[in-house]
Amino acid sequence: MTIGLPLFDQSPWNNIADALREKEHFVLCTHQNPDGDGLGAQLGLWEYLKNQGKSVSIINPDPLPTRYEFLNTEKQFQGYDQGLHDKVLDAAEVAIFLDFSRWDRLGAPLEAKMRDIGALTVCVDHHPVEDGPATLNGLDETAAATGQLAYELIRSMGGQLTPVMATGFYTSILTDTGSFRFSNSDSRAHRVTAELLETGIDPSVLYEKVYGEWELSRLRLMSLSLANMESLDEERVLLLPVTRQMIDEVGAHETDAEGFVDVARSVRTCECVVLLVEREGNQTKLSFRSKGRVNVQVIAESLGGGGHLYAAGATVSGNVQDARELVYHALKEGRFVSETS
Ligand SMILES: [Mn+2]
Repeated sequence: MTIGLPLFDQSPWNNIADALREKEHFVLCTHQNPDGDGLGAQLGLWEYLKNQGKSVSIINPDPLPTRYEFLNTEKQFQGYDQGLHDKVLDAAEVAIFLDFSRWDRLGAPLEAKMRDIGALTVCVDHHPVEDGPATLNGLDETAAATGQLAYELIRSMGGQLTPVMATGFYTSILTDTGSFRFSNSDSRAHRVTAELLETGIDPSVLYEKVYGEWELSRLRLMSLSLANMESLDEERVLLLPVTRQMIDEVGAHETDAEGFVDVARSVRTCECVVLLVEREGNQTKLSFRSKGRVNVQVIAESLGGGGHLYAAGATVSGNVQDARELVYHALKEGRFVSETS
């Protein structure tokens, strides 16, 4: 079996390494509704750059979700606030985008600001794109996680791994491989993980922090969503709705729906799960998971989103019911559900 490794001695990786070495002022961004991969990659890269004597800020479209507070070792994770951060962004020499390859994943206010600043833009990501939004795009879709790529980049530069860096990168790989269950948990991901563990970080402690500290309101939200689950095409396709009403009823947050998709995926007949999470401002975020026979990347792309073959997403306007119609038509267009469903 061959595993594609990024050629770190080649452009653009080489140019990214040069920028990390030569520049002094950095800002790191991940996508809206941040996940463990983007946030973990940020922590690891933040620590590395800081140890190199650089000035580095983490500024994201959204605040840090409470369950990832353990990554906030020095309160370095900031949700974008124009008044507080525009000076920092104007002073940045390099802006590094982690775990996303589309401008709109920054959210309108931060996207507008980022498009306007003078910094060199760098994108490090493992989503399948031809060309990213940045000037330098380090893209490798064979990597299990963006945090894995960030670590491999640092290692290629001879950087020293610390427990804080390892905590970030381990969180990236743990969450993006579904705790080493998905097909992307390949030997390359495990090799990197072994190196991370050698710093002394404890996998059971990190697992508890990521998966063992949910609020009860999340479980209540999950039960509402599961109670309203819709099954199409002889249980091949499962739709999981999360409406604003459900979120408000149990006092949860929309990010609490992270992972619901994997619960529905456990059904034997299921080929494809769609999680529909209603966001504020009359938008619905769609997450698609496939067990292998349905190419959810194509479906997500047809709805203006993107992702991987087996895990993809899109954001559409309208409430859950509107989004459900769009999804249903996209599935039917792609003949993933039959006409009679
Ligand atoms: Mn990722």
